[in-house]
This record gives sequence, structure tokens and C-alpha cells, in this order.
Amino acid sequence: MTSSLIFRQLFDPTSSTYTYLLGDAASGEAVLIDPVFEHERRDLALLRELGLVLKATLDTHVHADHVTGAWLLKQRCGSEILLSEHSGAINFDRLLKHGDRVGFGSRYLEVRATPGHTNGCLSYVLDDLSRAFTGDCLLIRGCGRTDFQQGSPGLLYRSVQTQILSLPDDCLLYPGHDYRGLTVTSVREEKRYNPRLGGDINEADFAGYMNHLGLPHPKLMDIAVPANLRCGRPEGKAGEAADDQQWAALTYSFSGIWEITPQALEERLAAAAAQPIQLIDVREPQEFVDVLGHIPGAQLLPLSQLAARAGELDASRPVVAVCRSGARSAQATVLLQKSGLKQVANLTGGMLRWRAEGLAVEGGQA
Ligand SMILES: N[C@@H](CCC(=O)N[C@@H](CS)C(=O)NCC(=O)O)C(=O)O
Ligand SMILES: [Fe+2]
Repeated sequence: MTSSLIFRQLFDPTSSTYTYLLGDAASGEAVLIDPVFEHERRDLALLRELGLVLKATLDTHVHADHVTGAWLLKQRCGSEILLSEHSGAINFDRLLKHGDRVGFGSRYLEVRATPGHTNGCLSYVLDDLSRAFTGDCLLIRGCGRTDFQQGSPGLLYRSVQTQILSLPDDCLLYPGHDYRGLTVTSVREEKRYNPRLGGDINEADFAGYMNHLGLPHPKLMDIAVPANLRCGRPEGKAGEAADDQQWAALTYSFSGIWEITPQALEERLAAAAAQPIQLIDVREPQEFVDVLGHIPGAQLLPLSQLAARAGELDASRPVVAVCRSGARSAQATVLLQKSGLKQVANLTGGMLRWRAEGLAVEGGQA
């Protein structure tokens, strides 16, 4: 008898990426498929709450649109980094090939090579054939593009037909992305309704379709591909994994900045905490009183004076830096950390996003 499966589908709204958590209830061992760098906190909290230990992260391919969380999760909990032998990546723990098995407790995923979107694409099939994780090989009523990273319509067509649509009709298929809000499909559905790969469509029809998609490259491609070829390890100082900060619901960005969202900041400001936040606005004096106004309680400390005046801040209390868009304040957090402060975060999106979310402002215009 197979032990029961714990299964969660997680979403990154920025890149429309799905991350999948699979755990073995009896042993508490788990794996994550396609984790996203910026969601390390969310993923670790969920694992903890479900009583699971992360054994490994599996990437379906070298992504072009987001950075994998594989390396960061390994720093936080020692999970192994697994991906295709054809990925060309460094910093992995195990390279996977067609037919391999990845175990978690008494359960396992079977590795299937499904190249075509990239040459190193893998799909992962659950031991009882009830579910398969297809990455960007097969998407719901669609498929991954084939115009970069050694993509090939012919290879993709054969991968889908021989490795995915050959699974049992009831097998549920979980894609790497969906851009329209769908979450899951099945072999039966895709055989019938996939407009690119289902029905009587042959390889030549498919290639003709794929060679004329004319899609713009993913916005993050120039950052994501090199980062994912390092399994998500940032370069330079950020590659040493910053100390964890627990004083609020923060996100650690791939560029090495601790970020706080307007919502999280508002909640933290309202909470009766032992260590009240020092909110510093690093814009120039005239911007502080200009149309955007400022956050109630913020203290003006322009970026141009920050290095000289950092000593005025209380090192025992957290600091949040604010500016117009979140760019100058990100620089401010780096400067403050260099000057020895440990609890520092950047307000994501600055005053623009704070105001867009309708939060309280002092001064300024509607
Ligand atoms: N607008 C997205 C583009 C994402 C994109 O191109 N996604 C790839 C997967 S990495 C794809 O194959 N998309 C298929 C499609 O859009 O039909 C971005 O900038 O990130
Ligand atoms: Fe992709």
C-alpha cells in the first residue's frame, strides 16, 4: 500500500509560475518542483506548518522568466539541488536522466526527458501515474515556446506525444505556468482540446504553428538564464546568503535586498511590538512635502546624508527605508547594512505603491 501524499500547488503572480510541494505523510519527507527565489519564506513556512522536511528541489528546466529558489532553499534547510544532465548548470547536487527516480519517503517521482522547450526539460511522473508535472513542455491548452535555449518544435512534439499524452487518460497534468488562471488539466483533456498538439495535428502542422508565434522574449530573461545556470546562486556578496531577519514578513530578493510590502509594513507599524520600527524617508527635503506626501511617522534622512548620519539610528530597532519608487531606498538598505545595522528592509515600490494601495499619507495631494 502506498503511503498518503501531501500535495500543494503554489503560485508566483509575477511570472505566473507554479511551484509544487509533494510530501510523504508517513515519513514527513518532501520535495519542491520549480521553487521561485522570492518565495523562500512562504515555502519554508508551509513546509514547517505541514510538518515536512525538504529533501530536494527539482527544477523542470533552466527557466528564462524567474530565478529558481533551489540554491537559497539549500542554504536555509540543506535540500539537494536536482535538475537535468543536459541543463548545463553548475552548483547542483544531482543530475537527472531519463528513467531516474527521485524518492521522498516511500513515494517517488519518475524522471522523463521531455526536451523541446529547452534541451534540458524534464517532466516528473508520480509513482502511481495519477499526476505528472510537465514544466513548460505541455501547458494547459498550450505548450512552451521553442524559439530560444535550444528549443525545437520537432523535439517538443515527440516529447509530448511519447512521454506525456501516452500516460493514462485520467492522469492529471500540472504545468510550469498558466497565464489565464487555469491550474490543472488531464491527458484526456489535452488529447482532445489542445489546439497545438491534440486531435489530428501532426509534427509539420505543429512546427508551422510554433515557428510563427512571434513572442517577445521574457522580460527577465537576461537575469534569469545566467542565474538559473548557477542554480539560483546570486553573484558577489549576495551569494553568501544574508542572515535571516525575523522582525516582519520580509522577502529576500535575488539582488540581495530585504523587501517589505506596503501591507506588511502597515501591519507591523500598527502592531504593538517590543521593537518599534524606525521609518526613514531617504528622498530630498522638497520631495518629502511635495505631491506624494510621506508616511505618518517617517523621519526625513536624505540618501545624500545617510552615510554620515547612520549613527543617529538605533541599532536595536528595525529600520525601513522609503523613497519614491523603492530604488534609492534599496541602495539605502545596502548602505545601512554596511554601516553595521542588522535589521533593515526596503519598502517595495516606495511611496508610489504605498499610495496606490490606498494607505495613510501625511501631506501631499490626492
Ligand atoms: N511575458 C512573459 C513571457 C513568458 C514566456 O515567454 N514564457 C515561456 C515559458 S518560460 C513560454 O513558453 N510561454 C508560452 C506562451 O506564452 O505561449 C515574461 O516576460 O516573463
Ligand atoms: Fe520556461
